[in-house]
Amino acid sequence: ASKNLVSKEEEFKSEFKRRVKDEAKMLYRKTLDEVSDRHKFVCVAYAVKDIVIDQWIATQKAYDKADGRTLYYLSMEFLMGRALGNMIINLSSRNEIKEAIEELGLDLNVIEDQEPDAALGNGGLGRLAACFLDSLATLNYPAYGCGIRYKYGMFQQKIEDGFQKEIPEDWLRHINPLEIKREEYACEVRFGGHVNIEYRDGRNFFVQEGYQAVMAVPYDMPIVGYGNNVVNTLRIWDAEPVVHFNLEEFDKGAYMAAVEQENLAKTITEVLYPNDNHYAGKELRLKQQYFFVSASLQTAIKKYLKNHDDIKKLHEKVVFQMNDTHPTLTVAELMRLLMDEYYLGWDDAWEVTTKCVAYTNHTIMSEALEKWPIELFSRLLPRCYQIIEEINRRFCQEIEQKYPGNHEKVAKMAIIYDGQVKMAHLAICAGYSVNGVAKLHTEILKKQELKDFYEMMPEKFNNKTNGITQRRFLLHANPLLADWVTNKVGDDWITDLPKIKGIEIYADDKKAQAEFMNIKYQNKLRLAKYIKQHNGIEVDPRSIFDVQVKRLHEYKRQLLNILHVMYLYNQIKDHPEMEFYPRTFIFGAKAAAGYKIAKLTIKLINSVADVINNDASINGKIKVVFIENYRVSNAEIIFAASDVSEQISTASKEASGTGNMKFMLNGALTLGTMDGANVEIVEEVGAENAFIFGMSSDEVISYENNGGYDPMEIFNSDMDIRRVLMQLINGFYSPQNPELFRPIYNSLLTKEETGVADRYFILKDFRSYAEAQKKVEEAYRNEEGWAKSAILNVANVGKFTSDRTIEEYVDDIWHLQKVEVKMD
Ligand code: 26V
Repeated sequence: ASKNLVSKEEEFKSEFKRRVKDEAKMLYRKTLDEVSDRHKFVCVAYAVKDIVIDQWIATQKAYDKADGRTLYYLSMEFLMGRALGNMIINLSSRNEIKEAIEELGLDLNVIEDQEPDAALGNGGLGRLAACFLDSLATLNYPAYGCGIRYKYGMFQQKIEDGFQKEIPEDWLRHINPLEIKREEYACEVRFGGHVNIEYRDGRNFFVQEGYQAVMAVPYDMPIVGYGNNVVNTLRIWDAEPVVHFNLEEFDKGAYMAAVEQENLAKTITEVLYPNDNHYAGKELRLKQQYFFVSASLQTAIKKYLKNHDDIKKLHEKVVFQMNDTHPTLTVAELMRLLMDEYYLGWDDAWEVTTKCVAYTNHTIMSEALEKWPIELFSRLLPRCYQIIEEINRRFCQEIEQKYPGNHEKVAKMAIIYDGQVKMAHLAICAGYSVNGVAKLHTEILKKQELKDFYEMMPEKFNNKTNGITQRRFLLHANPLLADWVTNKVGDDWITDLPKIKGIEIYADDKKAQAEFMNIKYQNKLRLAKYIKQHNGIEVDPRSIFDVQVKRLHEYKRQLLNILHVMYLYNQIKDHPEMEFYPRTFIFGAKAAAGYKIAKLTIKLINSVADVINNDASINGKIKVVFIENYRVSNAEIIFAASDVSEQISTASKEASGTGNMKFMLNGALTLGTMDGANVEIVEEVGAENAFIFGMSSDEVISYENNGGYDPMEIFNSDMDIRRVLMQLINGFYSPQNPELFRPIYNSLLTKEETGVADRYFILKDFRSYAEAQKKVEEAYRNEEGWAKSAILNVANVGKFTSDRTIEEYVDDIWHLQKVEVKMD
């Protein structure tokens, strides 16, 4: 039997190799060794796709047969990163594939490096969606991701003279071998015009006329589950003109209309809005939202009706999860389709809708709340607007009934108010579930931001603490540590992360500690090499790698980090004899293109880096590195190499954070505030294995309710802080332009920038942060103690797998059934 098995593997490998070589021949008219690295990637990707496709077909057959509920995860963003490497590790045949690639004389790392990141997302929210898809497939759940196939994803960041420059990310420039265009599912989406009422068969029909239409055409990307033959689908929509305009068209009006429609189709899916946590109210954004929501709902309903005839039971087979308020048009569009296309009355349509949709909130930042001006909304989506007006009318009546005479309640909770449509209010009113993304975040929603809604409908509110996939962020990103864990406790952790707890018994084991620290060292070498290649900076892999990588936002307080670096530098200069453990401060962050103070913070980090890295007198005790173009693919290298994980947001502002979990998984120690999921990380690992500092969320909120605090008191009484702040405006880091950093200085000390001085409490938390940093240094000096804490972080990361998060969504909200997929 074992001989049989071996030959089966050999057969698979030679088939795979033949396939790769054939691709080179058919696609490029070359032998494999003649084609470029990028073309080698394409050949391997097609060979892998060939394996995936059979499982994909089998999965969809099994789902149809099981006829359970299907989840549609609606999201404007899916930050997938690279697909090939992840696909290979998830396939059961991973070993054979890897061996075959080696036998072809190819280097899998080099091949993987050829793939552009699918960066169809900004940050946490988009990456969470990607992790969820990985977990859903791995846990055998029928689910679609529904999104937009942006031609240009998250911009590429170049650093020029220390400033961020945005370069369009043309990720589809070359063919994307891992997607399939599905023209047979194309459908029409209509904008603008007006609504006519037609009376026939004893009732009113609402018909949209004079509209502009586009064709929504889906592209499917396979989502491979880990070792279970499941392949789910990420369906992303592209826009095409309904009819290509005719040059011979002689009617001038029709000609112009055709040109306009063609332009509409071109613009809709052109580019991802690169704002994170900031709403701008752009018409095109609303078009994008309606476009992908309408197309997704139309196909979901058609699919349901293929095997079922009662549209009133749609909720038994379908659930729509709205990733933040971006897809909230789901509520109105589902009502519209049910009433106008499938002829349900209002009450039946409302019953179905409210049983089908659920909403996740991802931020309390008021700047991020989506509110659309009525004028814009009703012009672009006249029928949806009518429906929302009616939803609002009924909802306000309900509020009236519950709180008679309380007009303030109605004013605060109405969906349409003050000339605006408030998407969060619509999502909460219609959704059967409203969830936050970490315990603290959900509590703040209930007690502060959404208090009125919680009081009126407490049963809807629940928490789902975020998670991450260990398949990408340990198994793929950190093969050395993954193997080490597997050698100690077996490989169950790959699909059952809490099993990783088994390594806890090695936390005090000297040999295991040394092995662990050596793996960290190897990973630091790998990152040092990347930094040398990409930044030209030499960093010492023996120094402490202290890392803050995430979107640049004031509330995330990269500024606190760099001000502290400036403070340390002053200390070392003043006291050259002072004991100081060498540190490499690593930053990676993209700033929204129009976010001035964020972009200036990037310049500040780079200016500080320039001065400090080139000061020979400090003997390389501090290095500052800004990693250009932070994204999923280099994140994988960075997490694996980190010692210290900076999670230093102003308490209450970071809904959850997910980078914090990826660092923990890779054995970095958290230096953080009691914010978001940090609170739960500390709960799991113990406060003695993390460095916690700063104000609590309650303190922050109570200051905010009293108009802030006075940073001038600190400025006047703390000489070290004052000195650092003065260096922002005396040209110390920008001799050519001493005024350059004045806006940052002002944001900390005056009400000029935002009406509040230091609204993110940077000076208020500075001393507490500096003390925590001191403790980091002391702790690192004790190598065994550090290794122990690092191992304990990995051992206690079990809770933070997205597998756990998904099971909670399934139990409390989605109620899906697992489906086994067998291959013959
Ligand atoms: C909001 C907006 C507003 C309109 C313009 C474009 C745009 C793009 C993205 C967003 C999303 C903001 C919310 C967000 O990203 N929240 C993050 O979600 C993570 C996953 O739950 C969580 O870990 C982070 O703490 C939270 O900031």
